[in-house]
Amino acid sequence: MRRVEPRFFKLYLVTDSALCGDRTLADVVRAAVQGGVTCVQLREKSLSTREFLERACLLKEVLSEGTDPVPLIINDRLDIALACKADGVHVGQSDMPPEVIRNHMPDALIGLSVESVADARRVEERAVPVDYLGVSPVFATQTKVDTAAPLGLSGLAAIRALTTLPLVAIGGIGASNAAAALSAGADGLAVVSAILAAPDPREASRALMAVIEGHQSMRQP
Ligand code: TZP
Ligand code: MG
Repeated sequence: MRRVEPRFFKLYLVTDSALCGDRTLADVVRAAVQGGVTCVQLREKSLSTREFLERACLLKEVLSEGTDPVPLIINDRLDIALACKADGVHVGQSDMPPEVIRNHMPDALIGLSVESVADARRVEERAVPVDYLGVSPVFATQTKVDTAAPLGLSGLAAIRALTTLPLVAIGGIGASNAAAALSAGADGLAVVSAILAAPDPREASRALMAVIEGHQSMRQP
């Protein structure tokens, strides 16, 4: 079975341009990466295909600026991911099936959102070819309106018990509950507003990374 290093998923930024205020998405993402973000998912729900592609190519450049490039994952759109040579695609339960994405992008990082224990069990039973699961949402969020009911820490732990795939917790995650999500079994934390809407996205990322690293050092003294 393919195994992608879990370090890529540690602090996973999902974009929402509406939360950037008068700052550009590129600038906010750059600051977040300086603060320690390890992976970025470009999620756009209202752009034309042409605008989405332009933004994806721009972010690909921004994420390649450092000595250690940060993976770019495209939400939903296999065509955009192929066109901008992204590192991966993230899909939900009703989107393009992971098998189809894997056929077109054999080396891509493929993520799938699971919204219930049953969703996660199906991934295991059918050996769906994904590299990680987005556990969604763990806590209540105001950033996405069409989410399922929050799984809570118990739902996250139940999913942890049935898969060895890396789990990325999403939904309502911030510095105050990050450690709890990690203790319940998340390998990484996906964050939207706690970074993008922060007055200082670099500091917000640093604070989250400090929690993640503190948690890791407690587990591996
Ligand atoms: N998918 C599930 S919850 C969510 C997405 C994109 C939004 C999470 O946003 P926030 O601001 O980190 O709660
Ligand atoms: Mg989707």
